[in-house]
Amino acid sequence: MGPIWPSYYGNCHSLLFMVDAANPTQLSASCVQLLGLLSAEGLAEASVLILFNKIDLPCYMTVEEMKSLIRLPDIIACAKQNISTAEISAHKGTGLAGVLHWLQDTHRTDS
Ligand SMILES: Nc1nc2c(ncn2[C@@H]2O[C@H](COP(=O)(O)OP(=O)(O)O)[C@@H](O)[C@H]2O)c(=O)[nH]1
Ligand SMILES: [Mg+2]
Repeated sequence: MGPIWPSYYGNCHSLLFMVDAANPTQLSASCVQLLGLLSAEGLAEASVLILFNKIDLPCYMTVEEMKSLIRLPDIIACAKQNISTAEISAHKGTGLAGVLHWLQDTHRTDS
């Protein structure tokens, strides 16, 4: 889907980027996609929430290890955007209330 994302950048105020936390083999590809989004001119003003999904599943790597592996603290420090992260399970509903709060807060400061 990555190649068609730019057609959605116009008027995009918030960006939710989901990482599959149960499958670290996809992590480097996710990181490349994320860096592409963060450097896109059309998304310079967007607020970004990076979701680590599927935390209900067992994994040989912790979310902290995954963040460290892609140097997420450095990415956040260098990005133009305001970036938050959350750990969720879309399956169990874990963390979803926090995502809704983030959306509310983001749109409150927008208007
Ligand atoms: N256990 C679990 N399964 C999930 C979660 N979110 C999505 N899924 C399941 O993951 C499957 C979709 O695969 P996914 O890797 O998310 O999508 P894709 O990579 O775009 O194919 C579906 O069967 C969903 O029900 C979650 O938080 N926990
Ligand atoms: Mg998948």
